Amino acid sequence: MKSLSLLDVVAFVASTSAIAYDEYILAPKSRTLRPASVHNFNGSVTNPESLTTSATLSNSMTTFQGESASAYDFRINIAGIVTLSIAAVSDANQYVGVTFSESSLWVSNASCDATADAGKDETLWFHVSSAGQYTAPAEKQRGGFRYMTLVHNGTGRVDVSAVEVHYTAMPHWEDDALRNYTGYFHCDDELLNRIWYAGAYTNQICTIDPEYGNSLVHLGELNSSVSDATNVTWYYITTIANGSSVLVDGAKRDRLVWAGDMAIAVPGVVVSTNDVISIENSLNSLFDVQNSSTGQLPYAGRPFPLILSFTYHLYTLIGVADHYLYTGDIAYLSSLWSKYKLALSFSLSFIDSSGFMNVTSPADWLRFGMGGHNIEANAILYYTINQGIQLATALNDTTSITNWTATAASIKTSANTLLWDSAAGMYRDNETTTLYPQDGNAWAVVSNLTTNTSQIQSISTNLAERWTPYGAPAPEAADAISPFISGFELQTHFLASNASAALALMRLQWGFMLDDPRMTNSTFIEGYSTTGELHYAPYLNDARISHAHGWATGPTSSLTFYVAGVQLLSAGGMEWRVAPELGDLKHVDAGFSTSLGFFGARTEVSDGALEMEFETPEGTSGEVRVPAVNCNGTVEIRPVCGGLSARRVEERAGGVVFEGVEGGKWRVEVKCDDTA
Ligand SMILES: *[C@@H]1O[C@H](CO)[C@@H](O)[C@H](O)[C@H]1NC(C)=O
Ligand SMILES: *[C@@H]1O[C@H](CO)[C@@H](O)[C@H](O)[C@H]1NC(C)=O
Ligand SMILES: *[C@@H]1O[C@H](CO)[C@@H](O)[C@H](O)[C@H]1NC(C)=O
Ligand SMILES: *[C@@H]1O[C@H](CO)[C@@H](O)[C@H](O)[C@H]1NC(C)=O
Ligand SMILES: *[C@@H]1O[C@H](CO)[C@@H](O)[C@H](O)[C@H]1NC(C)=O
Ligand SMILES: *[C@@H]1O[C@H](CO)[C@@H](O)[C@H](O)[C@H]1NC(C)=O
Ligand SMILES: *[C@@H]1O[C@H](CO)[C@@H](O)[C@H](O)[C@H]1NC(C)=O
Ligand SMILES: *[C@@H]1O[C@H](CO)[C@@H](O)[C@H](O)[C@H]1NC(C)=O
Ligand SMILES: *[C@@H]1O[C@H](CO)[C@@H](O)[C@H](O)[C@H]1NC(C)=O
Ligand SMILES: *[C@@H]1O[C@H](CO)[C@@H](O)[C@H](O)[C@H]1NC(C)=O
Ligand SMILES: *[C@@H]1O[C@H](CO)[C@@H](O)[C@H](O)[C@H]1NC(C)=O
Ligand SMILES: CC(=O)N[C@H]1CO[C@H](CO)[C@@H](O)[C@@H]1O
Repeated sequence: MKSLSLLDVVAFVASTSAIAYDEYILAPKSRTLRPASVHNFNGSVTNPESLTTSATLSNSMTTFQGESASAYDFRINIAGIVTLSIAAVSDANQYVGVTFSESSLWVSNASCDATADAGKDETLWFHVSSAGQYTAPAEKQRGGFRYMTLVHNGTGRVDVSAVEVHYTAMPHWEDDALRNYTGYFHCDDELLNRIWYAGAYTNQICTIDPEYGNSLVHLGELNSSVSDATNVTWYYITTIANGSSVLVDGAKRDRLVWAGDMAIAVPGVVVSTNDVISIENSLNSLFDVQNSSTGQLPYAGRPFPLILSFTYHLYTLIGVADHYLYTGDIAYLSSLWSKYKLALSFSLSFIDSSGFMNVTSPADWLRFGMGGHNIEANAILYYTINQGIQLATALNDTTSITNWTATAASIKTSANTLLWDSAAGMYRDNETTTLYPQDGNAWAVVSNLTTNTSQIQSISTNLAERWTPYGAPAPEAADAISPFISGFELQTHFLASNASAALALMRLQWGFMLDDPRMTNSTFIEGYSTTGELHYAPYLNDARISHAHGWATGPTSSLTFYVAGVQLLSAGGMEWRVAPELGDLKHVDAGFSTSLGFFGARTEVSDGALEMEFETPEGTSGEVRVPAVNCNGTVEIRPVCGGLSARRVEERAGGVVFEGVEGGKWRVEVKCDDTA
């Protein structure tokens, strides 16, 4: 094969400090942004395109005369503080208003899209009494918008010479370094490449200055039952975490730390920017408000009211285990360990004689019917206990392991005796229903609550049969498509060795989320309906849906971990697995760095041959699963520079597993016999 080898790429990276495939990165090159194009305008607006990056005349400006408005498109979702440069005004009584919208649906000269559960957010008005620069106050930064509209009211005239947005996401990164990714992905499907990078960018725009958190300033006061709220005030003034950056749920909203969302966002961050400090600041903010006597963790970070959520409580613990998996930072783990154990005991105290945890609070990812012996919550508990056993082992704190092991085993037994419906080939939501949830079935596979591969395959097949033309439905949330839970469904298909289904779902659902004209073409939406309307079942107010939600970025980590097949198994990658699953792809190349070093793999398949190159840090070890090709060929593995060892342990038709593979640079070739 003639394509650039991984080693060439690495050498290239080292020599020029260029970032592989950086043409796909959506993050801006600088923090000073101008609109890309004019979306539309009304009234007397002269030369509206002079405010865009495509403006050709250096001296030109845009003139608003009388009632007029011009909407601009940045072509990607951005976040920041607007500055107007006013060249001249007809008189001191002139005003320019600015409105923002993530979706083209809510572009308006009267209001922004929404942050509250009712109405629309008010216009940001500037009294432009004379020539000069007018900058919005910091609390009026807008966390997510693709479209920005300038509106002039009343009589008179305003000449605008420039409009700029100071980009505020990723506040802790250098102004010119927003594109300095530590990971990359590339394959022979351009849509999947764009999906990987849109996921990475979504997590960046959800990484904010903790002093400008919490958009829910009307919580409990304005809700969906207030249908006619207009001119809703909006601002971000709450400090939600320590440190200088924090990973939140959404760019526009809620701008709060939600542990469930992190279960999908964090691995996406690790494989793209490896922005560990923002993850730590988020986790710390949740433990800061832990109830120190019961161990209960919050539903969301401060200032969200303290509400018990059985699942989000556990997701915080998953966050701790994920942090250790991706960093190997045992000191950080030790610092949280007593709080972790207290929190796990809290969950275990709800286990009753059935072997299940009895969920007594409905709070979850805004699905309905969360309660009792729920399959999703118990699968998440099973997963958390098993992670806890691994963490306890790493810390040499073995006292609870026997109890945890027995408890996990009884959850598994109960799930399979009480909730597995062999006729349906899926798990029921609880004993008293025939609803087969997407979340609980996906989580049963992800957590290994299943006892055999035929269950896994049956769940994968049944979930795929339910897809609508817009994606995978979540019947436990009425007519919603949840890009969050669908992220776990992707993992389910990979765990069922059904890479083709996972890739098909990415193309269907995330392709829609990128390419539909109501979307931002750059970040992933929080939720929508099975019929493709941008209505998300838990909300009445469609304008409040967030178009940049980290929980919707599942493909980014799945493409790296399962398609390129680069997986960390323990402590920052001390143990790893390389197991590409290309589905219908012919080429995939991905890599990322942790504190231990670089992990990457490139795989090419062609008729009857396969070539793989991979690299892992020295001193680590792992397992390589060479995918089967459709022939009885010869499989060769050899280190690029001698001296490394590997053990061949299993042969399959054209595929081979190697264990005890020492970290380093390796090359694998599968060649078919010409006669085969
Ligand atoms: C504002 O938008 C409305 C449509 O929502 C349009 O009819 C009107 O002409 C616009 N006004 C101005 C001043 O642009
Ligand atoms: C201009 O008016 C049209 C039609 O009423 C409307 O859809 C559009 O949003 C308006 N644009 C601005 C910038 O006012
Ligand atoms: C324009 O809007 C500003 C801000 O709402 C308001 O103070 C001003 O009175 C309006 N001017 C006219 C002529 O409506
Ligand atoms: C970011 O990357 C650019 C281009 O590769 C490089 O010039 C710059 O020094 C990097 N900045 C930081 C802070 O790493
Ligand atoms: C059992 O599941 C159904 C369907 O989700 C739900 O309506 C019901 O409330 C659940 N039972 C309990 C006790 O939560
Ligand atoms: C769960 O606990 C609640 C509250 O104690 C109780 O009412 C309910 O019957 C229990 N559910 C099950 C399935 O045991
Ligand atoms: C656990 O024990 C092993 C073997 O004695 C030791 O190497 C390791 O450092 C210990 N780990 C911790 C976190 O104490
Ligand atoms: C685990 O420990 C708890 C608390 O001591 C106890 O109630 C429970 O029965 C134990 N579970 C098992 C399976 O040993
Ligand atoms: C999943 O559980 C089965 C037992 O039901 C066990 O044999 C298997 O090793 C587990 N798989 C993983 C990946 O832990
Ligand atoms: C969406 O973005 C891609 C670049 O990521 C661009 O090539 C494409 O033209 C955009 N599509 C639309 C409809 O703007
Ligand atoms: C590999 O060889 C076996 C045994 O000769 C044969 O049954 C099988 O069909 C061959 N597979 C392929 C893909 O050629
Ligand atoms: C969305 C909305 O109703 N906006 C209103 C806010 O108030 C101004 C001035 O009263 C109206 O023109 C807008 O329509």
